[in-house]
Amino acid sequence: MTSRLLAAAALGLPLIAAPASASPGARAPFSAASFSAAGGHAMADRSAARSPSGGTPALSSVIPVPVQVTPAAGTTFQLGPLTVIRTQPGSRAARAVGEQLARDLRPATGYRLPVLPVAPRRLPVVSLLLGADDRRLGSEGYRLTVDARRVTIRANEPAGLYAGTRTLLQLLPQEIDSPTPVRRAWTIAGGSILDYPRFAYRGAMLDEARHFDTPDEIKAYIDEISRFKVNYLHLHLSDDQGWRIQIDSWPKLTTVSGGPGTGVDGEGPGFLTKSQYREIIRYAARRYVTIVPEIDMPGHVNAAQVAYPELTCDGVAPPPRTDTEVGYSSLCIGSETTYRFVEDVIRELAAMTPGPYLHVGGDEAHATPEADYLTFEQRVLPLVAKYGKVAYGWNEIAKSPASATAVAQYWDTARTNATVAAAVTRGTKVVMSPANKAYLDMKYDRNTPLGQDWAGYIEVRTAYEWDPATRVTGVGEPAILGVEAPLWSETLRSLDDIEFMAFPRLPAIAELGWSPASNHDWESFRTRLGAYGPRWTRQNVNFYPSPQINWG
Ligand code: TNX
Repeated sequence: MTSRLLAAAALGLPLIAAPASASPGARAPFSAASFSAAGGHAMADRSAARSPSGGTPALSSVIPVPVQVTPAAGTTFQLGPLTVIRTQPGSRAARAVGEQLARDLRPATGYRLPVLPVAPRRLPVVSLLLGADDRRLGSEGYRLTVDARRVTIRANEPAGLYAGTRTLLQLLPQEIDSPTPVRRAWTIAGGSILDYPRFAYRGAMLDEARHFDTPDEIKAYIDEISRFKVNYLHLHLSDDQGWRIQIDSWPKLTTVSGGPGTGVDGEGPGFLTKSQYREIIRYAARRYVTIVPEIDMPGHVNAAQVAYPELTCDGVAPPPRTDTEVGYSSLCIGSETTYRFVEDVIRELAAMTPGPYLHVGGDEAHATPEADYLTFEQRVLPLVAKYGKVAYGWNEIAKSPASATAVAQYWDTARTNATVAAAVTRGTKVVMSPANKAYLDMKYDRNTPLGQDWAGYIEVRTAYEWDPATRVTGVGEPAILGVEAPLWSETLRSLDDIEFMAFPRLPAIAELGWSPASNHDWESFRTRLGAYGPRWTRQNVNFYPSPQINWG
């Protein structure tokens, strides 16, 4: 059975909505009473999970779980054919969020949902308003209220309005994710939600080097991750096998190493032209996702050296590689050609990237002597700053004193790492991606047809049950910029494969990044996730029907 059929087969059951929730810390509704037969395939007590009316999700069913949910029993809002979306007058960004919401709601409802700066009196209205005047909300938080006549999302910034609309989509019945009209009542449970992120950085990563994804596939993934309030997409654009981004000053990087046969097992060709890359950035920005480009160095550079032999110390081109070995290639640290190359690449990449971060890899440089590695990073990390970006690299860069103003991405599986802890005392910020928790390319269990297992099997519960701020000794909450779920592509060949590995673990990592630690609760999460499954099916998004979850 294909992974997509597996997912569909798990969905024979009617939707059970998540139980009603309370404010943060008060998690009683999720406790023993509702889940007396906890574990295995036990079903939740349906009376406790009953929603306001058939198929209407409870306010508390949202992923990631909001900061505070206050249901108003007996109150509902009906989205109907006359509903209007009203957006903050004078704000183009708020209007764009309203237009996006309308595009999300029109296919399934078939309603017109005009987007207007003022709503005609007496019509049901969904309002997206700025000026929340609540510092707790920061730039991405929102307050959502639902009463019989209107839904109102208020935020300080458009990013918060967008986050609120992602919540609103989950508050509508699952049929809202159907690509074609469905006749049913579009009822939303009454009450209010106060919500804002725990961490500023909630990321996902695609590995374009081992298997290239088309711009349309990357855009599809952006849509899928942004539903869970993931706000960064890291693109791993170069590695030993291939080079996937156009660089004008070194054109053979893509004409040679983006050519046919440059992926794992000879998959390929593929690379992003500058205009495709910019289009992806624009597409992502409309969904409040920022692209983080990565060029991996000084290791993982075989593809660059195939195209430009002068990047090796002996000037001899290595053979192209399509296997999955790591740690064998290195730039020539003593050569000025290396730094001319690196600076050209960083300059061009920075110029086409509006986001704040530029990732320069730095992992598994086993073919670079330690002293050379330090020499290299001491020169290269400041070069990123020279072109106006914050340097970002895998946790090995913490060895370099120049990482004090950089971000280190923690992929180590250990719970202590003296080098990273020391860097944190110098100011290095950390994005948590421990490979044994957050790597979406690890198999779920021994039977998973895709993925690797070097960091262990990662079932949904394993992906969910850890705290980014207590994972590594000496790397506490203030040092943590956020979390990221990387997806390496050695074994992946399609968007279907990406989705099968990402879902349902990506929402687990997204919840760790967005929701306050006090709201993290496995029983709550698995119930909400089970109810979410049919949405992926309607969206035609593949997922792994984990046996840990009762799929709604
Ligand atoms: C390690 S994690 C790598 C990648 C591989 C991945 C496979 C890291 C920074 N480097 O080169 O693709 O394992 O899981």
